Amino acid sequence: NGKSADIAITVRGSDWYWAVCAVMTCATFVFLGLGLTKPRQHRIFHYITAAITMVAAIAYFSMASNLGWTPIDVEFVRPSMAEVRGINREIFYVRYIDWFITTPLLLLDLMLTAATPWPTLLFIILVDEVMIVTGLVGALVRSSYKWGYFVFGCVALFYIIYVLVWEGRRHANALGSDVGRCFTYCGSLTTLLWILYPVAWGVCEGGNLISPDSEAVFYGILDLLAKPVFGALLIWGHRGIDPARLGL
Ligand code: RET
Repeated sequence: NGKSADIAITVRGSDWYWAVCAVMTCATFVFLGLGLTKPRQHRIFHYITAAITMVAAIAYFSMASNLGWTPIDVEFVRPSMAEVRGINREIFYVRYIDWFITTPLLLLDLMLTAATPWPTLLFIILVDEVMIVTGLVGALVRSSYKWGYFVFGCVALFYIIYVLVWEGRRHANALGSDVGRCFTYCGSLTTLLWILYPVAWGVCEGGNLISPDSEAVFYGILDLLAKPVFGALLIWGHRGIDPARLGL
């Protein structure tokens, strides 16, 4: 459509979002393909990890197509900036649908590696879901109450990190140095990256300090590291580990 082209507005969504979508899609096929080279009993981490990138691929398909968002009024607009920055912001709620499905699966990957008891696994997943939902509600709220939801989410994240760093590491190390090493690498990457998500939220959905384009890059890089890179590291770490040793 020539008119849109004249004013340089894309007519097919975003190239960066499409690029991340492509990486997530390729990673899904690679993880599944690697799983097929193993007997069925050895595929559990391939299946979980492929499910994570598959969900992300669909979320990125949505965002690349300029779908899955809603305009939300921003809390403060400096009058001088109103014209440039607008009075509302593009909030991609589809991210939270992705995270609601994928972050429990990421924790499942880690906690199954460490073979933590089932009640611990169940509770960390429930707390994770609280964290994602508070982030979504906070993102959709205009008033400063949004920061209340943000604080609830951060408390949940602290609990998750505590369980990973203490309970998880202790159980993983007890299973042998190869399991301990795999958990330490993947758990450390997770801890580092997950702390950066609320930072991104604070400057995007929260404070509206950076533009939705910068948000795309910030969350996009985090998602690439937290899903395909994490997944590759996890599957590599499991190469010599028989799932039967983990009680799977
Ligand atoms: C929110 C806002 C509320 C406070 C906190 C958050 C943390 C989100 C995290 C998301 C992780 C996403 C991952 C996606 C996979 O690619 C919801 C942003 C603490 C930790 C790993």
